[in-house]
Amino acid sequence: MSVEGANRGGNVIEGNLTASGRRFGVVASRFNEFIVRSLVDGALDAIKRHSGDPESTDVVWVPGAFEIPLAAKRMALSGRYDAVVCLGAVIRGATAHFDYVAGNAASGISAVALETNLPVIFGVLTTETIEQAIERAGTKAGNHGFGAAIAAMEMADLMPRLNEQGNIGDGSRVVGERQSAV
Ligand code: INI
Repeated sequence: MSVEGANRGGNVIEGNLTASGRRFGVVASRFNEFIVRSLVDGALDAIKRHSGDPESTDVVWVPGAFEIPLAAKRMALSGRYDAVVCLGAVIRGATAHFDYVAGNAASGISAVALETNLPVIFGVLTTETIEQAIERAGTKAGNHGFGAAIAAMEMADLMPRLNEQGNIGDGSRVVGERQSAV
């Protein structure tokens, strides 16, 4: 097993931060669109600055964060992408059903990743105020979309390494001589 990430001990297997040769899908929700557009810009910037091709990145828009998981699932099942990045903004001040929208977006996105065996990244802002969302969309607290794309790169690079370097498998469960889908 090869060792990367020097001096941390153990057989370290981790993904590199590169978008080269990778294809990413983005799901973006239109609710609070001016914030989410900044997140999308941040994600595309991250892909470009890590040797990727933003032009080959598909950006699918949905009405709100609640709708993200279904579109993400369709994209994940398409086989076209190495990772799917989910971007949205749920702001408590703007809604009485914040907990339902944010909770379902989070659990839905997580479920899509586990069901499809593909990295599906949670880049949805969940904030108390619109000011907090603006801070995380390219102003004083960075750009959450940029960070989500970085996570997508790392996971997209990690997945094949789990097969090749770690012999940890491709997500199918090994039962004796048989393999069954998890
Ligand atoms: N959707 C969001 O993405 N962010 C929000 O802050 C939000 N608020 O405030 O309600 C929101 N609601 C819409 C929701 O995501 C669905 O689009 C809608 O309920 C239709 O299913």
